[in-house]
Amino acid sequence: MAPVRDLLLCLTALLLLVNCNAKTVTYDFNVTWVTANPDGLHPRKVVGINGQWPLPVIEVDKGDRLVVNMYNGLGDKSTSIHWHGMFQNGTNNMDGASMVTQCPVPPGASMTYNFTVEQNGTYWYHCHTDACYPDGYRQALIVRDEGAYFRDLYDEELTITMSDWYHELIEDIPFIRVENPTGAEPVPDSFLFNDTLGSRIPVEAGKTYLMRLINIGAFVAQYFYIEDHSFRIVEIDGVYVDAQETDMLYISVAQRYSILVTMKNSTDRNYPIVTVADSVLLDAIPPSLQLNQTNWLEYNSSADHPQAAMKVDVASDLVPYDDMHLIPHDRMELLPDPDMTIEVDVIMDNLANGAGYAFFNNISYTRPKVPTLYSVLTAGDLATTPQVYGEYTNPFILPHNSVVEVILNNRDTGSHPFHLHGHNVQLVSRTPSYGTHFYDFADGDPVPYNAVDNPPSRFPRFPARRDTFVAPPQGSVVIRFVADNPGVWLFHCHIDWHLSQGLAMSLIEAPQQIQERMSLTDTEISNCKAAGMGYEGNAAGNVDDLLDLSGQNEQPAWLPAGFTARGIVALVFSCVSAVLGMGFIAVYGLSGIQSRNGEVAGPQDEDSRDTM
Ligand SMILES: *[C@@H]1O[C@H](CO)[C@@H](O)[C@H](O)[C@H]1NC(C)=O
Ligand SMILES: *[C@@H]1O[C@H](CO)[C@@H](O)[C@H](O)[C@H]1NC(C)=O
Ligand SMILES: *[C@@H]1O[C@H](CO)[C@@H](O)[C@H](O)[C@H]1NC(C)=O
Ligand SMILES: *[C@@H]1O[C@H](CO)[C@@H](O)[C@H](O)[C@H]1NC(C)=O
Ligand SMILES: *[C@@H]1O[C@H](CO)[C@@H](O)[C@H](O)[C@H]1NC(C)=O
Ligand SMILES: *[C@@H]1O[C@H](CO)[C@@H](O)[C@H](O)[C@H]1NC(C)=O
Ligand SMILES: *[C@@H]1O[C@H](CO)[C@@H](O)[C@H](O)[C@H]1NC(C)=O
Ligand SMILES: *[C@@H]1O[C@H](CO)[C@@H](O)[C@H](O)[C@H]1NC(C)=O
Ligand SMILES: *[C@@H]1O[C@H](CO)[C@@H](O)[C@H](O)[C@H]1NC(C)=O
Ligand SMILES: [Cu+2]
Repeated sequence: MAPVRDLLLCLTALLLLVNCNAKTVTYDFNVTWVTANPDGLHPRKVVGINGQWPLPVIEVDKGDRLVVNMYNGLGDKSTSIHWHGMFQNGTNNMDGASMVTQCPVPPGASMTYNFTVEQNGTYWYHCHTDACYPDGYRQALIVRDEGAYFRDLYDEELTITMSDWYHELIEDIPFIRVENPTGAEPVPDSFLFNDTLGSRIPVEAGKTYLMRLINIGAFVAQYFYIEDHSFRIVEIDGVYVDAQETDMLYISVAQRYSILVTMKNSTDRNYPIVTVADSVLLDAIPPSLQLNQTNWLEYNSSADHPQAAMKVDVASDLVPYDDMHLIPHDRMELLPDPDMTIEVDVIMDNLANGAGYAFFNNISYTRPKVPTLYSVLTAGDLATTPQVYGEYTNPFILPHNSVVEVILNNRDTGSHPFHLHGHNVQLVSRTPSYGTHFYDFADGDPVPYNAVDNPPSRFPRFPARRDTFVAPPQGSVVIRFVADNPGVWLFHCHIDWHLSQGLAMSLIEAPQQIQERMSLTDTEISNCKAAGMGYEGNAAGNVDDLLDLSGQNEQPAWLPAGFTARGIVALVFSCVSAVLGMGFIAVYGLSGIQSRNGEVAGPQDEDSRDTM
């Protein structure tokens, strides 16, 4: 028996050691408006923390408990914080998505986020109430891990964010409206590199740096490269991967890459670090918009800081590394055939109010009157009935521990970066793949996933895993994950404009286990009361009859059959060609559409659409 006892003692000692090292990291965030001018072109109001912007980078060690006491000092806006990529295993109520896992925190109120971090790598935090993070409420969250397999391969770490940037408050930029029937996304005013322009990053010759790259933007993906330097990818979205050498990345909004970059031995010159905004996503490119940014690896501060040499042919020069070729370092194998398959069609279309919306399976996500998690907690035995969560939250119930496959057919001509809360997903198929063929399906008809041409037997043995992945224009992506994290998890496009157009659905994972593990707290109830929101019952706030959804928030009505988006565009453009003043045309176009349908979205619809 002695050896066994010794072993147990030893294990206990080890566990204690681990626990001793784990600490609580506490931040107090007083969230208020401050002024910033990161591109030097236009000072504007941004969301600051403790009077500062750029916001503080959160850093913890793996295993730590993170506690963030957030006070909403904005005065005029509700808010929340989502910890992008954190699984929140057992703490679904800390996920920060308003009306999904909590009520929005109104001005003058507080919320304490409190959870343990059992993951490694590069993450970020951002507001998840209305379209609020493009107003500056986003920053890196780094989980240090002395046990990383590449820990001995670098000397120093650098954290670098990139983002698109608007000069106006998001609420002041008109978007979902009849004057914009095609849903053209507002074009950013500039692109920031670590919340500024023209960064000079001092480096030492011969050293190797771990660069953590995070696209904290709201819309536009960016190509990233460093002139005359290749690098090795070692982490994507918190998943360590076998080091892969490349010299070009495509980083969609919300994605992260950690790369190892080894410096040259010479110190005679400085090298451009280049980001190039993916202009394919932009509807129009104003001449003043600087699509690419030159920053520098600064070997020698007194040497030149040359502008990036031009990449003449964007299509053949900007060919990024295909993340589906990355192999997770932990060698997690392809999950077995799914227990549950969810097929989703992505479309963008107009509703009867003439404005452009986005849909998963013809449903444009519209926030419920009660946070979906709170419906789970108060629905008793009916929690496994999707109906309870309302038609317009697009609910899917996932059985505990089932293998789930999502087949996503992107029937839209644009690419979209999709994010699943609470999980990493295995990327098992993407057609067409990254690289020179990525846009092959952009013209012509959409090409849905086809199991005959692309059978599971061809899926990778060790699929890349991440929490945000890009779906090609009119192509498809297939993902797999295990429903081993009871909670309500939003699956959505991370282009904030598309999220506000409804490109989201609710995965209600293991509702019974949620009920066994969590209950609604007094603080949560009082937060909802302060926010003027329901905290119990179904999506319509009905506590007596959970299957009666009357009064639920709904998406605007569909256009009558035969009246298509093209029709609206034609209508608007025929008005334009009628040589009338622009402002007048918009009104004329609007009244034309209204009289056909007699129905426009009321303020209720507008409101419910906003709160995400
Ligand atoms: C937050 O900051 C504002 C502005 O500095 C200040 O007036 C307020 O008292 C602070 N509130 C808290 C709870 O720290
Ligand atoms: C955070 O949660 C832990 C575990 O539930 C609890 O012991 C601790 O008191 C909480 N901390 C705060 C500041 O709420
Ligand atoms: C990027 O900005 C953050 C926050 O201001 C800062 O902590 C970090 O050191 C910056 N990174 C580089 C490479 O300068
Ligand atoms: C997190 O780090 C540990 C080593 O510290 C490693 O074993 C594990 O695979 C990492 N997790 C992922 C998802 O890469
Ligand atoms: C820099 O010098 C070291 C030591 O002489 C050598 O091993 C390394 O390959 C050199 N690095 C480059 C990028 O030339
Ligand atoms: C830095 O650059 C200056 C200007 O080109 C040059 O004179 C100097 O020798 C360089 N210093 C080093 C350490 O390479
Ligand atoms: C940078 O963008 C400008 C237009 O904004 C373009 O003319 C130029 O070729 C681009 N340079 C690179 C390096 O891509
Ligand atoms: C969406 O609606 C269209 C038109 O009614 C229909 O043809 C299509 O099958 C629907 N798609 C889904 C996924 O329900
Ligand atoms: C959540 O925790 C359970 C154990 O409590 C574990 O089996 C499961 O894999 C975890 N899921 C995630 C996504 O971390
Ligand atoms: Cu999108």
